[in-house]
Amino acid sequence: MKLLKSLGIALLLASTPLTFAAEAVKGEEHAILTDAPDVPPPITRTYATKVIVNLEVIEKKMRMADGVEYVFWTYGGKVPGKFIRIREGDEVEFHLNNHPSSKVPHNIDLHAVTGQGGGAGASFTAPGHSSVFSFKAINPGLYVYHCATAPVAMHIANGMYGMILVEPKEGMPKVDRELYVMQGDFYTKGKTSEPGLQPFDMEKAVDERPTYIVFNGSVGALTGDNSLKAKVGETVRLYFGVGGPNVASNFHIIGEIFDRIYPEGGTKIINENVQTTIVPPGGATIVEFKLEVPATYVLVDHALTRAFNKGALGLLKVDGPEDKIIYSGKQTDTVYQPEGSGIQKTADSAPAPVIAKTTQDRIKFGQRIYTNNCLACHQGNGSGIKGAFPPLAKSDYLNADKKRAIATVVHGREGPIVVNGEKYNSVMPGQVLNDEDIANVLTYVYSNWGNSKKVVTPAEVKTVRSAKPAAAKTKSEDGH
Ligand code: HEC
Ligand SMILES: [Cu+2]
Repeated sequence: MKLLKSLGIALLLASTPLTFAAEAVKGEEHAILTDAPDVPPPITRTYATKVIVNLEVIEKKMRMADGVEYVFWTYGGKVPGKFIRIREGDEVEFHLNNHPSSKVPHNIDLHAVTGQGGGAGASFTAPGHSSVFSFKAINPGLYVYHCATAPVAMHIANGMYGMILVEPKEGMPKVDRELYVMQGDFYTKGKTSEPGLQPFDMEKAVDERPTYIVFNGSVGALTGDNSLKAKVGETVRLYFGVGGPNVASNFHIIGEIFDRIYPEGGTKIINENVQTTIVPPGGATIVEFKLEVPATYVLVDHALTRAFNKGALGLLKVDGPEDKIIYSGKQTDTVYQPEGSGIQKTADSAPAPVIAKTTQDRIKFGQRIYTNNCLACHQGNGSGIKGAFPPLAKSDYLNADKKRAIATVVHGREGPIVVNGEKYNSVMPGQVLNDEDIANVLTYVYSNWGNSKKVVTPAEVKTVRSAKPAAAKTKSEDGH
């Protein structure tokens, strides 16, 4: 027995060097770097290696929102910076190259680094220079990197952040699709949506009053043609980080549930079935979810004025077969009148349908529909909200084309649109209203606020509803 035991220990000791000793680093390779929302391919290596990372800092004028430009400071020409993917145990030779056109020096603090300043001092680089330092990735996880040159918050507020994933030795479970999204807050002298080239506003930054809070560096970086895409049946892993400098994200995807999360970008799945997860500035999370049904899922910071007024909104468009058991879509819409509610169902207070006999009726009934269904976004006087919801008052878009206006209400609308010379790029959900209601509400809108007094009939709505919507620009509850 004793003999057996010591034999066992001897065997264990003999095999120890193969499995436990600090892994020998074999060979070298150049890291594959990607721009968001792309992620470099999973690491298939079963050994540690020397990884050479070449990252270029470029100061660059780019779009912040429609009509709004900003001089971003970037790692690799985009915000967020390039995604770096390495393996636990890798030894990284990091080259930070500051473009000769830069106005100021920059550096990098990678949260994956163990050592002074996360590399900040060692990588301090004047314009037109390159610095090299190296580190060993001893902790796996998802880490933010950012500039740490004074004033640090300003460098970050100009877009200087990205992420590095250190895969654990055993790798990560296979998924069908990986995505890279970061949230950041921006501070401009002008108000939200004020056009032109906007300078950084230090006072707003110090007061933590962001002008924009966005995903992937600009308003609309993940909407319209830039929407994320996936298919029903796929499992998605999303690497989500917050560059900040100041604002944590209450990260949520409307219509989806995070099946698994690695909170704070750590290596353990320590929660499942989560609706909203909080991610601090300089922090990250990994969320995974399976896509069961087709939909346009909406990524938001669930502090919702950030999403709807400051930009923190993105779309994940998922195509594929429906599953009416998991999600049926709207099945019926009937009159609901609780007994004893005291509300008498009369021609002008009944919810729907109300049959209008005259244009005056249409306008009167339409006003109520407007109040219940449109006012929240387009405002009581049809003025809309600049930068978020286009006006219906004297709207050239509305007045030019009745059919198009009907289609907008029936199917919803998303993507770039110009109304009275102002650009919008957002989402109007398809309205769940019957033909009579839509005829009434549009007749009401047309009859008010300097509009063209067109009359819309239920028959016209019916025709538009049965026609095929122009695929890319419209959507509705049932996925058309
Ligand atoms: C949740 C907010 C929201 C609601 C509710 C909403 N809309 Fe919209 N609407 C929008 C947005 C955003 C756009 C612009 C979409 C884009 O960027 O492509 C828009 C565009 C429009 C347009 C075309 C542009 C224009 O200004 O002429 C019309 C017409 C319109 N909506 C009518 C309506 C009517 C009528 C209702 C109520 C039945 C309604 N909307 C409800 C947000 C909303
Ligand atoms: Cu910098």
